[in-house]
Amino acid sequence: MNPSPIVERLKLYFICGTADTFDLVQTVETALQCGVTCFQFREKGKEPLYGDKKEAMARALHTLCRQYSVPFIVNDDVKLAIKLDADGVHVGQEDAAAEVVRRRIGSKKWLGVSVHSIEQAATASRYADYVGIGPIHPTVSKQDAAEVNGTMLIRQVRARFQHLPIVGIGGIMPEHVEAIRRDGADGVAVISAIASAPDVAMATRRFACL
Ligand code: 3NM
Repeated sequence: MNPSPIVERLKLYFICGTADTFDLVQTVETALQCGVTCFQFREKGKEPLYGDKKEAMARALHTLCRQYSVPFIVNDDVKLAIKLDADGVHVGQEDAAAEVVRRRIGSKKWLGVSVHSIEQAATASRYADYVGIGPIHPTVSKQDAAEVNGTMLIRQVRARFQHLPIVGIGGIMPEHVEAIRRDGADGVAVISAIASAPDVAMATRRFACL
């Protein structure tokens, strides 16, 4: 994996699964070509891939990410991340506890944790390489998203944990990025603004040049 510091890799963090786009492999390849700096395979929704099909898809996406020297992160599925030797795992509050995941993956893989309060951020900061904070704006990509909170929590977490890498998430469009960074995030995580864009390349480039 590219050894550059994590905060640089969080700059434009693309998240996608088969529910988010018609052709996942093509969408991810285009996004990689056009400047995403990190990728997370998040296989959720009504009819997610599982078992061998999920693993085959993950392998294909991991191979693509390697070609572009972009970290490949697996959402929630720790076993799959270990099996594929992914670059990291991302968990939410409803998934396995950060402490447990850290023990399973060791110190070399990245651990990302979604947090929705300063207390959750405090716990995550003991085990995680970065935290995801959202939803900043209303999102169509997560059914059970927490209450929309703007950048308030980002500002609070940045004030208390000055060196904890933060990525903002939830309904983020290019015009939101400047304020999210100004309020303390190191980067933005995006699903629909790239995956559902009529022109994935153009949408990715708009974010990447910010
Ligand atoms: N987590 P979009 S919001 C996966 O608030 C996810 O923790 C969130 O997708 C959180 O860019 C979200 O399409 C969905 O809004 C982000």
